[in-house]
Amino acid sequence: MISRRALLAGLPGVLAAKSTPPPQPYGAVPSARQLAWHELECTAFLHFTVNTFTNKEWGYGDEEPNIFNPEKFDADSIVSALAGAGMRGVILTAKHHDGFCLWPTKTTDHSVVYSQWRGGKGDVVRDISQAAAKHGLKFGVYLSPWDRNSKAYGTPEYIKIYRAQLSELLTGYGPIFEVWHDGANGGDGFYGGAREKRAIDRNTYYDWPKTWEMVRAMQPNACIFSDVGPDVRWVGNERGIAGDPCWATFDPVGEDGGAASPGNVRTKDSNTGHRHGAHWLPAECDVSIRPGWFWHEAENARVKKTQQLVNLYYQSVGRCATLLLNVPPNRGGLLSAEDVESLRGFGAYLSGTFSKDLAAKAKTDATHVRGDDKQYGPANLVDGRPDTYWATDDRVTSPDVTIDLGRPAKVQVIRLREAIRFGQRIDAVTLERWQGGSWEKIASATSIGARRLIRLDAPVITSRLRLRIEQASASPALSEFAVFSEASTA
Ligand code: FUL
Repeated sequence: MISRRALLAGLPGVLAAKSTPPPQPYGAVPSARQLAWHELECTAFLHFTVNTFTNKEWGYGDEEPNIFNPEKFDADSIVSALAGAGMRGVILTAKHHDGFCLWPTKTTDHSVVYSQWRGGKGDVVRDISQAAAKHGLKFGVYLSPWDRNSKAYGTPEYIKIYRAQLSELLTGYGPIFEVWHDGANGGDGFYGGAREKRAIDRNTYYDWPKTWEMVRAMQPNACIFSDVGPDVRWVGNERGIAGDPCWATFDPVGEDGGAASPGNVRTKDSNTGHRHGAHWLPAECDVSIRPGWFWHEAENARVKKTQQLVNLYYQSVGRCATLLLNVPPNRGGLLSAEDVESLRGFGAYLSGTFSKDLAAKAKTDATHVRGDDKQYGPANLVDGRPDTYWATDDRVTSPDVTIDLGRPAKVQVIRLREAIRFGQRIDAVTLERWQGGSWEKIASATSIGARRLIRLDAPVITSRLRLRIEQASASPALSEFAVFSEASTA
């Protein structure tokens, strides 16, 4: 006979045995700010400065500030076109290599204050940040470390100036989601009239750790981007294409195999990341909608078409990276009609394709469920919630899961998402469809991470799909298995 008292005493133990603990994280895991960043998918870059008026890509730093005069500048119109294209953030070149500051900085005369634009009272940073807030986009800043205008460039004095500029930007314009530190450095420039070549040591000159500490103190939620992170890494090319695989984990190494720093990293590795790397350091794919980063009239006919943007989306967002699409304002201070048209088509494609998940609430079945506990069941894959996930027991690394759409559907895109707060666990998967009484392989993929989009060359008609985890470094934890038909890009 068990006494009532003994039974009650044993009760907590009984309950505990029933609730299965979640898996232990595997390897590096994302921070809260990185988790938020992964959700953005597409962000826009705005390259805009004196170059827009001098028709250059890299200004020398000797520009007459007066040439900056975007008479019809309209931040609202720019940002609303970006919002319509599905962009969830916008990063502005507050200062490019020419050193011209788009806000009324106290640190230099090379700025909007000395231009004729709005009688020297304009502030591009303020206007874009406010328009971003209005349209629900996050706002970020690019502040070029290289400054071809500054007399002090190359001396310790310039580092103070750079940090003062960063402080103005990070304390004067509301929340910043990303701070972009370019890798291009050194070389010739105006440098206050010296007109010479100045070389700096990329690994030591900027003392990046100290600058990043400042960023953390002023904007704790901002992700810091550079060739080496610490939050987001460059993808290693300016074509907007992530490697396949593209692991979120990465251990940056310098070009010579030694220490890495912004401007000094082995870019081949940046493209794929390192499986089992010690840092969660996902890739961002920057690319321009035009051949150049700045607006040039001669490139109006070479604006990427919607179809090209769609391909880039699959090659970046579809491979666990984000897309940072540059759309440069023109001399009037607006986006050109060609760019707006491609953006419109891109936005229509994204909403047309991804607003209807054919697997929403589909019937699911898995070969294994962690602890046979419903809280880890495969129904979590189709519940539309990012926080729930399907998981297996620790020793099970190659389970299968099936989804039954209930009726034949035209399937072309499959989206898989790992529960990345437990790390990047899955190494390889295959996808099958039920066809004529048996399973037929239709695709395979390697890295998944925050998001993997499998885009089939042509749609298949099927009512059932099976995902086979072929290899995993730790028991899988998958939060989404979504299925879509493709909208047209017309
Ligand atoms: C590069 C710069 O040199 C280009 O001008 C551009 O800003 C691109 C995004 O980064 O390093």
